[in-house]
Amino acid sequence: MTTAPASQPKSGVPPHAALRAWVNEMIELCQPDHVYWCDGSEAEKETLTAQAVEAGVLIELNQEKLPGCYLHRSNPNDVARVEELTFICTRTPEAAGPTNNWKAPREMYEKLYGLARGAMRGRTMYVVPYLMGMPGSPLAKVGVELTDSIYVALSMRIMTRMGQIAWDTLGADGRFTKGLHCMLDINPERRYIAHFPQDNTIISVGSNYGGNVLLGKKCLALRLGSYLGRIEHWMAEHMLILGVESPTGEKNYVAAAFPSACGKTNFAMLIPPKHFAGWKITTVGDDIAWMKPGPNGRLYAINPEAGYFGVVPGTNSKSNPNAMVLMARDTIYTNVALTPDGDVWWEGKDGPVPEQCLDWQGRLWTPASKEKAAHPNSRFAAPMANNPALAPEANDPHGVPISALIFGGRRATTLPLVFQAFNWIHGVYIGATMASETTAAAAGATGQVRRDPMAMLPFCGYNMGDYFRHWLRMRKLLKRPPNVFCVNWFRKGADGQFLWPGYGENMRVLKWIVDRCRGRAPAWETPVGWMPESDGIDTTGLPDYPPEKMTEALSLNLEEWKREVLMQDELFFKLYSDLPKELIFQRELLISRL
Ligand code: GTP
Ligand code: SPV
Ligand code: MN
Repeated sequence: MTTAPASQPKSGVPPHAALRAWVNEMIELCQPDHVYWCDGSEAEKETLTAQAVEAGVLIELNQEKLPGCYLHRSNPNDVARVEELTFICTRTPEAAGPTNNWKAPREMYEKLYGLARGAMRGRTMYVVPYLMGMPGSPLAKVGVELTDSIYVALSMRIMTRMGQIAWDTLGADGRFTKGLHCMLDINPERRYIAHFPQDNTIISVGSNYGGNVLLGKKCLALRLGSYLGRIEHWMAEHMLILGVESPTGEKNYVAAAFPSACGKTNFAMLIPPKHFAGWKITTVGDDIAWMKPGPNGRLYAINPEAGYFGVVPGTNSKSNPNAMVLMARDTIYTNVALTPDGDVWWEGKDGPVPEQCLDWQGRLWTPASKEKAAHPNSRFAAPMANNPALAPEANDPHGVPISALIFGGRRATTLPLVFQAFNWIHGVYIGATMASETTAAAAGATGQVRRDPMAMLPFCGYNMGDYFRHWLRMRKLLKRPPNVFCVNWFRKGADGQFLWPGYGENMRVLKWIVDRCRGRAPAWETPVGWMPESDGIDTTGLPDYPPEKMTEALSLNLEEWKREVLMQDELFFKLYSDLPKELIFQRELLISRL
């Protein structure tokens, strides 16, 4: 596309001197042949989509079955977030802390500008303005991503409020996050996801995958967001937000932190089982929560995103019917399989396994093939407006008041189905010491238990010890803090099967949580926290679910718990000099109770 040079952006771009200067500087550096300023319009979407199809970046899917849907295949060396190539570049290593990779800002700028120099020759630079949060929200933040990926430009349009709306919010002198993204040659040797919190800047090179390159999401909304949140007294968390409406019309909101690929999107969109007629779950957000104390002393949350970038495998009309509707139109799929009739397929989809298809790398696949047809971290990017369960409050700039915060992980043993923290400080301890088996959402081995505090290990933009301190301090700003809970949908019995059916049935656990928040449900005091009584979780109508199974799902094995406390040492050692003493005392109290 031949477009105006950068010095003459489209009308509608504010006369923002710092913005113009930075864009010009980056053009000078990257030397694109063309510069295209995105406005977020429908017409622009059509033009860019057609160009992406022509370039082979997107494959048009069967438009009768899947209107507005396209498939993207990433480079096989580029299929997930890369934690070992993700850097927090603060002035001192202490500010980034022992759980982050650190490089001095000067050194990193020099390296990345070196890689970006001339990197867009023969290419187009897309200037992508976006808003995280909704117009009018005190939490909303503007970002501008300069990218040479049309896939990123089109995905940002789905995932954020992209275009004119962001320019309007920015105005002539607003603050914005600078983001530079160069694909380079998609080579892991030249791949860096670098954050400069003190400059409100992100530079990402050498990747074209999800969380590495959709800079509003993990980079701005979590890493830079958490950094800003500490300074500005709010919280940026890796949490879904959902609304629970009872048959009598009572409404409660909860936010839940589960690590990547551990069930946030599914939980946020769940459809209650038949027995819960009249109950309704609505989605405010599926991945990220920005939370701030409201004037009434409660914690209010917004979802800064406008779309979902969800895990595809395992999604079907039983596990997540709302997601099936959501991704039936206007969706960009990444790394799923393609059937001969232009439909998409993945392991765990409804209906028969196709006799043949093209796998995520475009190779012929049949049921006899040894490898999976869809990549385990294949994803959909779909606008939240398509979610049948979308909460109207998802667009409310004031957000929703949170009654419960839930931490959860993927743990085959030890962690019971649900328990409640004794109080806020104990809840912070539970979140800080949570662990989960690693998943395909990040490059590296899967299935290994690692500590993942508050599901933020890969996303906290500063020292984790200071982050815990920030959590503890937030209590002082809240008159009515949310109650804190821990759940584990993934505990297994001796037969290796999950002890809890999960998905929509999680409503049963959620009801206990909401009832606890409203002072309605009784609980046992146990060494680890408050737990439901034996009939506390309603299992009416749950097929093949003998009471013994619930007993096992809720059981506490004190030997396992002692090991668990010892395993926490790894994190405590790592963070020792930064750890708030409250957490050390909580650990002592737990040991004494055990
Ligand atoms: P990210 O987008 O990476 O942050 O993941 P997420 O936390 O949103 O996870 P998601 O809801 O996409 O679920 C990830 C995987 O866990 C999928 O394969 C689901 O099928 C599976 N899963 C989700 N909920 C449950 C559950 O309640 N029980 C079981 N057994 N599996 C679940
Ligand atoms: C996650 O890994 O937590 C995701 C996917 O939500 S990504 O956007 O790639 O970070
Ligand atoms: Mn996530």
